[in-house]
Amino acid sequence: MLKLWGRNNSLNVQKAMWCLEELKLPYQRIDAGMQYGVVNTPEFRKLNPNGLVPVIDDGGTILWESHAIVRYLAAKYGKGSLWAEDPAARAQSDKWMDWCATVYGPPMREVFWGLVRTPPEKRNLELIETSRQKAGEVLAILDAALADRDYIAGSALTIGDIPLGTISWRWFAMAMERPSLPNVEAWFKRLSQREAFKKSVLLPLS
Ligand SMILES: N[C@@H](CCC(=O)N[C@@H](CS)C(=O)NCC(=O)O)C(=O)O
Repeated sequence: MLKLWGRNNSLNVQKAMWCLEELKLPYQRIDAGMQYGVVNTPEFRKLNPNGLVPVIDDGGTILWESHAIVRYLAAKYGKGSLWAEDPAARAQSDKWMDWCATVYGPPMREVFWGLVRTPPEKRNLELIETSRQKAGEVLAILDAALADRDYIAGSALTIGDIPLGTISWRWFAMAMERPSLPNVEAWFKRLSQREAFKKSVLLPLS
């Protein structure tokens, strides 16, 4: 059975979990990272020299980097669903995966670590606030893109929605002010009705 290493409160592990659940692939998840340790053992470092989760072992194919994992799983098991066969169509999803990692992710990381993983007396409130504002600004771009479609690359869920949807749970679940983004809200509501999303992403923040 496919193995996935990583704690289930990790954003990047949740992307792999959600993808596996959408594809209905049986898998064994092994807790690793933060309080579980494991990532600094020599055995784990052989799997991922970076000492980070997620990592998968799919019948001997060892892979790290969450977006590479999502792409691999979708290409192998989700042709015609999560994985568009047409390169031009697939590039639309790919583009949003990269945008999520480079534009939406960095300010969200500051907000999440500040509000969820830092005790109140140690928080850098200025950084949290400027990052929250920045995330709201870049989300206006996503909002505009979702104006004429149900999912980021069209009428069905694809790999492009996976990183965006996973991180957006944090955006909606954190106790903070949010600008009105009707298309992002409607898309997120759509994602939230999916069993795979509920099971792998809609978990308490920690
Ligand atoms: N770019 C990598 C980042 C991986 C990463 O930073 N993983 C974090 C969890 S989200 C981690 O392993 N942190 C150390 C730990 O949990 O001990 C990916 O997308 O997989």
